[in-house]
Amino acid sequence: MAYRALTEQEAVEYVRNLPNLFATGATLASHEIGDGNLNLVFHIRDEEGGKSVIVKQALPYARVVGESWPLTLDRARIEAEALQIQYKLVPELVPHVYHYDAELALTVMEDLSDHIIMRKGLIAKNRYPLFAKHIGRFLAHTLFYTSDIGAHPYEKKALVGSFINPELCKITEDLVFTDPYEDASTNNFNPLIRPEVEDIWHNAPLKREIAKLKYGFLTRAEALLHGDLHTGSIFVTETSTKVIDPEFAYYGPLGFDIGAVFANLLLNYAAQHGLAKNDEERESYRAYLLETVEDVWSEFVSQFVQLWHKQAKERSAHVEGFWQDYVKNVLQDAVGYAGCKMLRRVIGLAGVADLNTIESDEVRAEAERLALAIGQALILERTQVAEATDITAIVNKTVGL
Ligand code: SR1
Ligand code: MG
Repeated sequence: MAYRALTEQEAVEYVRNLPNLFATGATLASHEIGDGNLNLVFHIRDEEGGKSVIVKQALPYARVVGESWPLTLDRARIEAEALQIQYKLVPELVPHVYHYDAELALTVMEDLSDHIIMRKGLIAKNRYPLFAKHIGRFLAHTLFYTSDIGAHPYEKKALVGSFINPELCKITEDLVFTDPYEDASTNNFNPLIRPEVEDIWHNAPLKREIAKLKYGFLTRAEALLHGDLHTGSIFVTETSTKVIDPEFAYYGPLGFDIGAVFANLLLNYAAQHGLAKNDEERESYRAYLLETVEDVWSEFVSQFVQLWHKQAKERSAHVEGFWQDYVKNVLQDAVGYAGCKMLRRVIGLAGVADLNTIESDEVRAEAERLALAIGQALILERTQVAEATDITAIVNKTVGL
């Protein structure tokens, strides 16, 4: 079938014709529930049997802006293939793909409606005791097994070729690494923080460090990244974590994915200025978020190093001292990328609900100033970071603790 954007009814007819999903004659209800920046997302449910699936279809443009921003449909292939690779490595942490259609740029996958988007969970100040363990495992396994250390050299190069993702990478290059640091038309920030934003535009040492981080993103094909691992790309319950939406997947520096997780926990940390009901609640939830940042790193590093010792295919992996240097570079990269991702969510296009749900412009501005200060400190001080507790120290120093 030639490409066309499906209606709710057409999405029902589409899944009805797929083998082994729904019983013949089932009464299927369909709702378009997409609230992300790019795609259509249909939730389709058998009203009697209860079974449900998600149909995700790429539009030939960025939904958040409209048809004036054309965008490749190949991102649906990238997403479906990345999900399938991740599912092979960590099946319990990724939705199951039932079907992919290249012509229609759509994927039919497991419905995760019994989970909640983690960003919403953090805004509600929920705690997820297994999240750090789960995401640490996701990061360690997906990054290790697709890297030059864990993959066969031919397999790695073939994967680099399949995941050339120029249009989606360009979005990141512009929106994470370029536009927020100059007076770009895509920027969208609270007018009350203009002085702080202008300070960033004129901060030459900061821009020099961001340029280095961007150059790493452009050139270092280290592992198959998720590419957009913010808390809106993670579904959670108290006992389960599922990573969705890898349409930005490409070969890049490992620290970029880890930094995305740090950044989004720390954006919520900053937002607690306006989200928490009182000082006690704010301090307690902030302590939980910082502890989670540290736990994510320690889970990642312990599992990654274990894989390195037991599963490395690259012989130089066993050269004395190499893994320690490698891991330290990943942590410092993660800290730097976290800083860029915090700044972009405050200054640039596509903010985060953690901050945007704060109603008062003044209170929101204070939370945004804190996010900007933490983001800058992470970028500028990343080369002094040797362990995750150093991130906590940077945040505490920035907040004045
Ligand atoms: C136009 S897309 C804007 C942002 O949404 C995605 O989730 C990525 O983070 C991208 O930068
Ligand atoms: Mg997304």
